[in-house]
Amino acid sequence: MSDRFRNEIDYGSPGALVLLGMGSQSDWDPCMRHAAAMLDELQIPFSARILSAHRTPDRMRQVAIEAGHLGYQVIIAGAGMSAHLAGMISAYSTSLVIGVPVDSGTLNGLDALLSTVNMPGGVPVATTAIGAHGAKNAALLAAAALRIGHPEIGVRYDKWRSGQTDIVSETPVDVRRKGI
Ligand code: RP5
Repeated sequence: MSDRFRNEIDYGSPGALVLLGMGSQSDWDPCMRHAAAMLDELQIPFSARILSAHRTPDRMRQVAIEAGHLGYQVIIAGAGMSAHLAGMISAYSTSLVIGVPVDSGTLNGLDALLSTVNMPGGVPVATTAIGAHGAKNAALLAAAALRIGHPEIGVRYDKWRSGQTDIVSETPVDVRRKGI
């Protein structure tokens, strides 16, 4: 992952198709940078912003309302603790919202998972696993959605998935050598 995002969470790529929102700068390193890295690898342009449902509710609302007009087709929203970011963005936007429960706070993301996943009918949030794996999968889900209008993204996504399969060894694990 390039360092350009490390201290620059108000990052914007020209023609961004995905908005990567997160509740805090502290969500970046352990979790949300994995979504950014995957989007980068698949060459999907994105913008990244800190949008807190609790600390910056006006900014979050404004961005969510404008998201469709700004060309974002997918919004990935990562937050920890009492995570209301993805749900509140979905309340204001009809774009596809993918929620990532961040593994922060004393409950390590279980609270964020329940807050993100348990949306009332009518306000959809597609929720991933907790933490870095969820963030990575959020980017892959974005690719799967974007391929409909962007076949080149579909080609890169298929190639990435095949590559993942190809590197898994067919050799059975020698359990004695692994010291089990
Ligand atoms: C949430 O509270 C954020 O998404 C973050 O996961 C958590 C802690 O935020 P900081 O106190 O580290 O800024 O809103």
